[in-house]
Amino acid sequence: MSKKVALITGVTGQDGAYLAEYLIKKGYIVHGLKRRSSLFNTDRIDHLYQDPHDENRNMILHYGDMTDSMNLTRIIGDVQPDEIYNLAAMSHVKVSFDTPEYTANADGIGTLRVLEAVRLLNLTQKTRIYQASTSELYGLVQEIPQKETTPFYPRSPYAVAKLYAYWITVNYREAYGMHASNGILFNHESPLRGETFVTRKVTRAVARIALNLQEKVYMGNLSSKRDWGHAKDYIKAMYLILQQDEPDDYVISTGVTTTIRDFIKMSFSEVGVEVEFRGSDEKEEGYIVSVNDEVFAKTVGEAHLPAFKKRIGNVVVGVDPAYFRPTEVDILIGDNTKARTKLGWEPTYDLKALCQDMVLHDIEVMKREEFLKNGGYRIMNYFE
Ligand code: NAP
Ligand code: F7E
Repeated sequence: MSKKVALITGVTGQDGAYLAEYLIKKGYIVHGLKRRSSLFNTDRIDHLYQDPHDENRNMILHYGDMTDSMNLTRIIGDVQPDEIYNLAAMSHVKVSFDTPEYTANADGIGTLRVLEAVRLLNLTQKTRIYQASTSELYGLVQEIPQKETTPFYPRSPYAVAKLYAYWITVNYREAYGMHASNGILFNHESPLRGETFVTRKVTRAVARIALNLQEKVYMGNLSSKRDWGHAKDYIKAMYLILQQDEPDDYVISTGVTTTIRDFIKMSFSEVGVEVEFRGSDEKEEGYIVSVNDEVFAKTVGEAHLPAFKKRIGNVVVGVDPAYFRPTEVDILIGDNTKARTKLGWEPTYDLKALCQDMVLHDIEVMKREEFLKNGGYRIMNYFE
């Protein structure tokens, strides 16, 4: 039997990397779309890379961009994929307020380009399409918890672009009988998460603060609530959605919601540090209450303990309104009943396991001698 062929747009991103590895393990030939960049942007998939001169490659990369119709059409025509996972997007909600037109082009019209390419190439009966839809569609939530039938109310240029992508996927399914489905994925994180999303920003900061490389981290809205799962679980749902006989739309979530504040406390507690918050709004701050010597020594290292203990009472979390969004999504919590019953999917990581995976990973990253030698920390864009 010939191997199944998948095309992943956004293969260099968090989900693209996990999905590519997962599909290769399942025996697929995976083609990935990557953007040209002045520096290497393939860190997350370097372990899957195969030299173009190798025969029988199962991982093949193509230069492309979601804003380039001709390029997308040519690649889809060349690859003749059985499955397309459309994951490429400008995915940062705060940044979408700064780049609204580009976000609409890449995230909204980009999805149309993929669907239309499949139609023009007469692949509608061969190629199944997964569209990376998002819980951001619920925005100003109309129902708690959110499910497939909950009305959408997007609250950012990102979410509005994804709303177009959601509906154009449904429309192509209905108009042309395409196997095109939306996964409405709630926030999912991992050690591969981009450094400016809130969980990764926190776990990196916890690692650096514990290693005495950083005094304090500045955050935005500490009170918003998110339903966080592990990306490793969520890419399995993408695969399952495309294996169904009929195309359909599914909420993928854990059903548990947590504030940013509590995620910060959880992350510090992974290294044995108790943090409490005092004050409110822009004046809110988190400070160190106590340290569990045993847990700290085990996770961070005994050598760092004496210096850290001198910091008990110090403020390690501040609020900077620069991180506030013009319109915020206050609470997200998903009802995953349909995915559980129809796909047989369920999350295997709870928030504690996810948090531990990320914090321990970031401690290792920050400890790497070379990383520190090179000046370490990449300065984040102040406004992200
Ligand atoms: P991510 O880490 O930000 O990855 C996005 C990918 O898209 C990267 O490979 C990026 O390339 C690529 N990309 C961006 N603009 C592009 C363009 N114009 N042309 C071609 N490629 C482009 O995002 P993720 O967390 O893996 O999420 C995957 C998808 O799911 C996205 O569509 C996101 O909006 C959606 N989603 C994510 C979540 C979540 O919680 N993670 C939840 C719901 C939906 P570079 O590597 O070159 O930047
Ligand atoms: O923010 C608050 C922020 O940027 C989560 C994307 O993958 O998930 C992601 O979108 C919350 C927001 O993710 C900071 O205001 C506080 O309320 O991690 P985030 P997001 O906006 O939920 C959805 C499902 C997607 O589809 C998107 O592609 O955390 N927050 N302080 C902060 N957020 C950030 N980034 N930085 C802070 O300092």
